[in-house]
Amino acid sequence: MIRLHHVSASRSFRILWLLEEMGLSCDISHYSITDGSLRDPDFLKISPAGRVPALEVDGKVIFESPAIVQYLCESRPLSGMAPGVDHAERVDFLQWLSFAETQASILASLNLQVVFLRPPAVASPAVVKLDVARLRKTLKPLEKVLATQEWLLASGFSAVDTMLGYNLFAVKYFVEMDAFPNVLAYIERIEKRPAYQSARALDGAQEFYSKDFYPVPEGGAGD
Ligand SMILES: N[C@@H](CCC(=O)N[C@@H](CS)C(=O)NCC(=O)O)C(=O)O
Repeated sequence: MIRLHHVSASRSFRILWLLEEMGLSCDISHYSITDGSLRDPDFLKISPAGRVPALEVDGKVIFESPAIVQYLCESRPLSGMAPGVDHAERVDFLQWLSFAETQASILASLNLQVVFLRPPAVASPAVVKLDVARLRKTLKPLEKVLATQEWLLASGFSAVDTMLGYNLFAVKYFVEMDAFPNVLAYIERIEKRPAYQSARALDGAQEFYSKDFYPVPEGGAGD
């Protein structure tokens, strides 16, 4: 039995999607960012910082999505979701695995400021502007690599596409994507994958975004 501790549309979606790609079913425990369920003492025994994803698998409990992805790929090499240790693409795989969290940390900062802060707290326009610029910069290496290949590894779809691909559905709330046609085409390819579609069907409704786009607030847009 595999159990995924999950918040809809959060980073735990990466694992839900990867499990679908691997043909593995799981039981899902659902939580919410806003209702205090991530601070429940029973959940904190599983994920000490109160974060998702956490995965119960093979008698182990693992938190941190890159660690979960790496564990699933290494324990199930026949899934073909990651190059082996000696493979020529291994370095690319590890690099994108970590880069996904570089990008996601900027998204987390933007989410906190723009989506989750409640009055009287207000977002800093200067910090939001800086974060959006930093986020845009993280799209440039993706745009470049996706100019010549369909997936992040030249050999084809792999687990790092679930790590980084997930992020892109949040990036579009903050960055005008017209300048990144290769990334847009990549998102379209992702949306056509049956495993992505079945994971979305299991995911549940996202509770983060109430608008299609969040522009830099007044005071941060000028130079
Ligand atoms: N590096 C961790 C980050 C996990 C993380 O921060 N998840 C967010 C959801 S995307 C969370 O659980 N936030 C809850 C909170 O901040 O209270 C991972 O990739 O698993």
